[in-house]
Amino acid sequence: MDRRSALKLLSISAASAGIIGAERLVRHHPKAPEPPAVALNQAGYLPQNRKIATVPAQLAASPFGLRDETTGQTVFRGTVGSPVRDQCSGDRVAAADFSPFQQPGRYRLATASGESGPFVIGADAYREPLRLAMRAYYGQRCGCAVDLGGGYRHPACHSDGAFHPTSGRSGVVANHGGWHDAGDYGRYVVNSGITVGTLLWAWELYPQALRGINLGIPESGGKLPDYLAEVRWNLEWMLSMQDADGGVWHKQTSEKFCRFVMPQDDRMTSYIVGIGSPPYKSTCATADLAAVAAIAARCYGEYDADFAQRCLAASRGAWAWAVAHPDVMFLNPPGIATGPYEDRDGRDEILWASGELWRTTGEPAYRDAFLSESKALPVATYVWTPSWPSVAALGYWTVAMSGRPGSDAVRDQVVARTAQDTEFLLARARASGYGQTLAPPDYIWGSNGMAANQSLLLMVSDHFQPNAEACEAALNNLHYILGRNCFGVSWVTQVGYNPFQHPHHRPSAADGIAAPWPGLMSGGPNASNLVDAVEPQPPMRMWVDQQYAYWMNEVAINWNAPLVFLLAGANAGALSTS
Ligand code: G3I
Ligand code: 9MR
Ligand code: ZN
Repeated sequence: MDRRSALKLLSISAASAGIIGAERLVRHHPKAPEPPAVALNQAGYLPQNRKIATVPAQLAASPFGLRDETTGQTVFRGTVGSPVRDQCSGDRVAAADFSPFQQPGRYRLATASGESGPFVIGADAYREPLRLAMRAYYGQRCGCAVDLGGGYRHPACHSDGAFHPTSGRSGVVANHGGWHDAGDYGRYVVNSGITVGTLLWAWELYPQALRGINLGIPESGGKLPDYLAEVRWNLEWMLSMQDADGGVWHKQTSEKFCRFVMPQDDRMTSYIVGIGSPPYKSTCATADLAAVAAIAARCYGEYDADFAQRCLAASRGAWAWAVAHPDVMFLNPPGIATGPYEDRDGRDEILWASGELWRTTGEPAYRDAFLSESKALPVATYVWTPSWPSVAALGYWTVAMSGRPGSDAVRDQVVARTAQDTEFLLARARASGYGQTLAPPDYIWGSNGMAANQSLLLMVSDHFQPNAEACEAALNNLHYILGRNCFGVSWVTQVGYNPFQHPHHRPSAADGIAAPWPGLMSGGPNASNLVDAVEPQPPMRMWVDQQYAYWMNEVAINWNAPLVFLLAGANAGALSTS
């Protein structure tokens, strides 16, 4: 069989598996394996942290320099290190280390065969990226007129809401806001859960970086700091998904994904979707709401005691429902084809909810529940990179951070395990030519989110036990996301000199503006969803900057959240090591 018909065959099997239309596969495949001339963090570096660019292996032992963008003068000279083969990309690369240079300014890195675009060294290098990554949530708002400036705007959308018959109810529902999940316009409680949880954790751990942030949102200047006001927009929608019995419906979406239109032009009804039979709500959605509403009760109390109380009451009710219905798993019911966020195990969500409620209230009922639930979810297996279906680590970490009486034994185990996780990740970073902590099997749907969540793990670890190398590795993943990767691309829209351009994001495609909406992180390389069969390449290379490639190049609220967390830590000075 020749190559063309082989590709056609593979593409047809991928298409029948529902991954992608056949004709497109033949047209696009990942770029040929060749490292970029210079791969570095295009947003730049904090003065006191390590600064390492990746260059092709042929440059090993050759000189490189840092040129001042304004004066043209070479301000630092170094020698490229020895060649290494990077396992995730297959690239042969070497390192250009300019860590000793700490002078704030704007520079380019020049080698014997190429140079980077301009980047910054400065304490404020990540200030604007943080603002953009957080402001992107405003851009995702549903049911509200949005205007980010620069033409990135839309009027209120999805005002047609109704209960789907699978919810056990009928009738219309008002639009209670929330964020569009991703490149689609669905709203999903499970994904909202880890997103809001991560964002509120960032608030608790790095308030100095977030309190004063100006997001230019309708609530700016009100009683809440902008950051909390933006998160509240989604919390209000999550709270609206709670039924009177405490249970929470899984999602609110149309019956199928709409075409690539602006949100106001998607006229399909936004249904509250349930599981189709009693008890209609789902365990994971309910427990996730319980967890994040308990965190919200801690974060909002100082600004709005009533809202904090409302969150705590919702959390208690949701927790009781989840504990009483621990096995109600959601699957898309017939007639519904939007994102499933199907999870086969609700125990970790319940553990997280119990942990957050214990931390918030100190009440013995939540402590006892947590301690008994934790028996089935051993720390040694469950304390690892969090993701939307796996939130046990969040439960363990929150208890370890709580200082609550009775939590010491858990804390000791969790701290020790997190330190071991850290050693695994550090070993990967040391061996990688691009410095990131992802291993080949981590290149699944949303690998960039995984990279950012591995940074979150490293940052929590450093919070427990100060660890300079963990801080540098956490930043390494930021460098990777913002340009130190095998494509030399920044995976955050409008950040850096070579940001990706074609996210699977309906507003970016439908607004008639060339550049995509700002501050959105690509899902990143995905070597595990079938299409890799088309053009076998090492996992880091399984990415294309194409709008259709939703399994590699969509954006999503749960991936931006650990990016915000990472940037918040960096801006708070929590990752500076000298
Ligand atoms: O559970 C397996 C795991 O055991 C295995 O190791 C791993 C590697 O193959 O795969 C895991 O399953 C994956 C699952 O995500 C959990 O990570 C599936 O292969 C993968 O297909 C699934 O992808 C999800 C995708 O929806 C399809 O359902 C993504 O995580 C999820 O982020 C994505 O979310 C979509 C929403 O449905 C709709 N809105 C956009 C959003 C982002 O693309
Ligand atoms: O656009 C949809 C995206 O938001 C989802 O993450 C993705 C996976 O559920 O599905 C996308 O919609 C595609 C559909 O699943 C299959 N046909 C092509 C659609 C994209 O144009
Ligand atoms: Zn909407």
